[in-house]
Amino acid sequence: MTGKSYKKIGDLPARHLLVTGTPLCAGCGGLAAIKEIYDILGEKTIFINAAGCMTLLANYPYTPFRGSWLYTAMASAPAGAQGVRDALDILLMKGRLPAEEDLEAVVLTGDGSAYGIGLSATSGAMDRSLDFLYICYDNEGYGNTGQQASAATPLGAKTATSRGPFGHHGWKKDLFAVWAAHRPAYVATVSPSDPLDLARKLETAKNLDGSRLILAFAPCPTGWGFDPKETIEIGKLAVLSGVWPLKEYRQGVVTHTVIPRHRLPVEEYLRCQGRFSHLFLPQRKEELLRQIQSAVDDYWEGISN
Ligand SMILES: Cc1ncc(C[n+]2csc(CCOP(=O)(O)OP(=O)(O)O)c2C)c(N)n1
Ligand code: SF4
Ligand SMILES: [Mg+2]
Repeated sequence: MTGKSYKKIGDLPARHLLVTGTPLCAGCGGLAAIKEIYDILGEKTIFINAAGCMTLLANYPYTPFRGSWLYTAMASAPAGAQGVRDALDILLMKGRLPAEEDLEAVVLTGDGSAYGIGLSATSGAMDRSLDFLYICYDNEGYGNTGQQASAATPLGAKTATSRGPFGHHGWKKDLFAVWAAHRPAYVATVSPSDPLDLARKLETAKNLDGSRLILAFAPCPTGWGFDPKETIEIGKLAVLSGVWPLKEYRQGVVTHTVIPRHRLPVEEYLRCQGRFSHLFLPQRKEELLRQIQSAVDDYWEGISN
C-alpha cells in the first residue's frame, strides 16, 4: 500500500513483522479483532475490502483466509457488496450454486472508509436493506498511509495531520448512532480485549439477515504510540474508562453489554499512548483533559442498560 513493490518477505519495511503469516505490525489490534471475527465467520465468507492496513491480508500466497476477496475503490465497498450479493442470489435462483455453497458478503474496511470516504455508499446500501455484514476495524485514523486524522479520530489525539500542541481539534463521529438511525438489522461495538462479548455479537450478526455493522476497537501501536505488548491492556482500559462503550442495537433498542460501574478516570487510558503525551507534558492541558472526561461522563449519565 506504500506504492513500492515487495516481491519477497525480506523486502517488507522494518515496521512490518510477520504475524500469523501476514505483513502487519506486531500487536495490531485490528488484526486481533479480525482473527477473532474470522474464527466465527468461517470460510464461507467473501470479503469486500477497501484500501487500508487489512488489505495486506489478501497478499497471495501469505493470506490467512481460505475464502474469496474483492478489492474495491475506497468509497465503494458496500456497492461492491451489492454486486456480490446480487450475483450470488442470481446463481442460487438459477440453481447454479447449491444453497450450502452460499457465501456471506462481508465488507471489511477501516474507519477512514466507514466513517468518511465510504459513508455515502454505506447509507445507500442500508436504504436498499442490503443483506450484508460490515466489519469496521477502528484505529482512529488513516493508519496505512501514516495515521492522518479521520472522522474517527478523538479530540486531542496527535496525528500526522494534527501535530499542534492541542492535537486533533474535532470530536470523534458517532458511527454507531449514524448506523442505528437507518434502522438496520443489527449494530454492535466490540473489542478484541473482550473476546466473549465479541463472539456473542458475531454469532448474533451471523444469524440475522439485512444490513449489519460490527464496529471493532483496534488499538494501533504504530499510529497511537504504545508498546505492541500493551494492545489488549489498552483495549481493556478503553472499556473500563468508558471511552469505548460495548453495546448493540436491535429493533430500535440500544443495549449496553458491559456497563463499567466504577469507571476508571479517562487519564488512565490516555496516559499510556504517545498520541496523547502532549496533554500531560511539558505541562498538563487541564481544559482539554476536562472536556474529554466530561464528554465520557455525559455519555454514561443515566445509562442503565
Ligand atoms: C479515494 C482514496 N483516497 C486515498 C487513498 C489512499 N489510501 C489508501 S489506504 C488509506 C488509509 C485508509 O484508512 P482506514 O480506512 O482508516 O484504514 P487503515 O489504513 O487505518 O487500516 C488511504 C488514505 C485511496 N486508496 N483511495
Ligand atoms: S498501522 Fe496500526 S492498524 Fe495498521 S497494521 Fe500497523 S498496528 Fe495495525
Ligand atoms: Mg483507520
